[in-house]
Amino acid sequence: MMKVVPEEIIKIIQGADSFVLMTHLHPDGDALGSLLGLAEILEGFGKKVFRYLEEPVSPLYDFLPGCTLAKTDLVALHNFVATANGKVASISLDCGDRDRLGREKRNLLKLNPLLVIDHHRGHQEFGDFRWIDSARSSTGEMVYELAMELGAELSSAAAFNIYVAISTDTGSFHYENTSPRTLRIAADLVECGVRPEEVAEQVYDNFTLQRLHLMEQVLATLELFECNQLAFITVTRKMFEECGAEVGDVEGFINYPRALRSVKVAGFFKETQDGGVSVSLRAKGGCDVAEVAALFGGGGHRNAAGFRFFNKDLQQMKKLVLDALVKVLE
Ligand SMILES: [Mn+2]
Repeated sequence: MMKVVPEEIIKIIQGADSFVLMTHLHPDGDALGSLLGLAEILEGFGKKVFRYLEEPVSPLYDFLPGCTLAKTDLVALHNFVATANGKVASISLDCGDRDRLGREKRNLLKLNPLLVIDHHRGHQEFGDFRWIDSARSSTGEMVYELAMELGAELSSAAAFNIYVAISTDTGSFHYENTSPRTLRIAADLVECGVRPEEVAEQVYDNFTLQRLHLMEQVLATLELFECNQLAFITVTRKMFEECGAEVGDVEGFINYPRALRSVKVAGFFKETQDGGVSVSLRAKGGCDVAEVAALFGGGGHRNAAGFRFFNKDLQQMKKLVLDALVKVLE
């Protein structure tokens, strides 16, 4: 097998006894699957792992093996590091920039060495040693190759987590980022005992009633522009409150406007608890939404990108984003 993981990352992982794993805030399937999968792999070598998350795993992903082992307690994290006698390495997974490490980012960035494994285009470098590859479908794919280079035997729990990571970030192997390598890795994972129908059931038939009510409200906000080639949907904090839904419940909503036959780009405007707005863009065909996201200080991939803004009027921002998207359409 061709070696793809930077050698110093392999060396540090082999040399460390204890690990702190972290990912981006509001973790999605790739973030959680990569973190929990790598945790299983490292534990398979007899290493100790602290699975750090800012918040407990959302009910959307509470089927992931090992998710109850995740901890949100910073004091416990410091104790873990203190008792590791310095032989601790930290690994950030699927996080495109330091700000997305969440409200404890300052403490997390102090951990050293900090290894960074990520596939976001426009990745904003941080940490001490990095393996960044935007040609990868998912961080899960990278975790798989890391496991192979470490000589790991994948447990069924590790394989399941990595499969969920890859499957969610490729939209069930629908998106452009699905490469021959992605499918070969998925095939290996199925050989390790992952059952694709079980993953599909857990990921897609696992929603709460709150989420369905929220979806009703969000889809009602649909706005169409440019002969239905551009579609926006919006979620407000009030909608979350009215439905009793949580942040993770909006995952996947953008696929509905994106799936419209005429749509080239879908945009999803989400009011966040910190008073800002996060914007997700999804494109079909040739449009590059990473370029548009970059105009607003964000990043991502050609077909999937995003950015955030604060202290700006939502309607004005929609207009600015719309203008930028119209240019991309041309
Ligand atoms: Mn990802």
